[in-house]
Amino acid sequence: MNALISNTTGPLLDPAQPRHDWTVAEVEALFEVPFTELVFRAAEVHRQWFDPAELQLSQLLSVKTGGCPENCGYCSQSQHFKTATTASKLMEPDAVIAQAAEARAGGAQRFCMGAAWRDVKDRDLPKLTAMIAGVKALGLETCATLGMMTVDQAKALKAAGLDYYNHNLDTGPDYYDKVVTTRTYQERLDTLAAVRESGMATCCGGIVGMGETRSDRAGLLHQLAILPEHPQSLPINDLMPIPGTPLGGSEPVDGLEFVRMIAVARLVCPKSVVRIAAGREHMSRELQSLCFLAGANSVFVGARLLTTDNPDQDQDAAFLAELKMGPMTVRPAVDA
Ligand code: SAM
Ligand code: DTB
Ligand code: SF4
Repeated sequence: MNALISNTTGPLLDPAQPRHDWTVAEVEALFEVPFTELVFRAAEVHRQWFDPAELQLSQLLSVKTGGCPENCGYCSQSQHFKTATTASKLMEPDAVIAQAAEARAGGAQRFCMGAAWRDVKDRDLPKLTAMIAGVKALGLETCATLGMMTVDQAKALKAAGLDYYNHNLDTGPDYYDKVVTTRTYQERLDTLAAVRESGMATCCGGIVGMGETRSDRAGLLHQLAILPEHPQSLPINDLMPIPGTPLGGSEPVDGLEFVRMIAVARLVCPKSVVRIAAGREHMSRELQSLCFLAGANSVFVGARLLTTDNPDQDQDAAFLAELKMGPMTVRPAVDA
């Protein structure tokens, strides 16, 4: 059984040590490991690097909503689709900082600012750097997700106090153009490289439930596993189906398959903080608990994601108290 996570050429490797030479076949094989064995192995690796009773807590804010020129088939904010989301301008730094203070009071450790942009424009840098510096000054970790950017832009945001940049690969390379055609997979990889070059930590993952196959899911995790540095944060989103988008009527992914996705993410990127990102709103407590057992150790807190709902603060507080789980106390390793 262990041969499935060993090198085909060499001796058995320690499954908790990060590797960057995964093959697609190896990642696909992990998905085929019997469920309880897979979860057990992932739980073992999870314990090598993290306290399994701890969760990293992030909170999102959409600082610029809607009107996006990209055509991501899952997104409420694309101007290509008629959805219930209304577009608005980039928020003022003070308003963002006030929301971040509320998030901190509610227990968030990291504040993630999202903008419905294809790419970052230099003209927006003054406002962005002011809001990042203000959020950082509250003692929060900072994250932003603003679309594509250059190394110079990444450096400017890092200098203002940005700790993480979220830029998802979303799915496997073979399925990508079924979901979005206004940009390429390579452009996503290029922005991730620019972020790494700036010295910022990366937050990169994807979505399940877009009609992709298990092989596409393995393809996504393989891409993450062969990056020169594993993403320090690895969000797995369960599609929030948005009426009016091409994927608004997608069939939900089976819960056990979502758990497998988490477990394989934990095994191929053992030191990454793996987040159950979008989708907790429609997951049972039991399914989320199984994800935590399989190596998930982060969630979004707060009643809102970007444009959709998330369990509220009271609901999550009661849930985590029931599980005897609490916020992550050690800053995650950034050398994955
Ligand atoms: N515009 C930027 C970009 O696309 O990189 C940043 C914002 S975008 C909304 C951030 C990520 O949220 C997407 O890459 C996607 O993985 C996730 N996402 C967006 N809509 C979603 C949905 N309906 N369900 C699940 N995840 C979603
Ligand atoms: C991530 O992987 N998921 C977050 C965050 N990174 C930016 C966004 C989820 C969005 C869910 C749909 C919405 O609220 O619009
Ligand atoms: Fe725009 Fe990001 Fe939504 Fe794609 S996911 S349409 S880039 S906001």
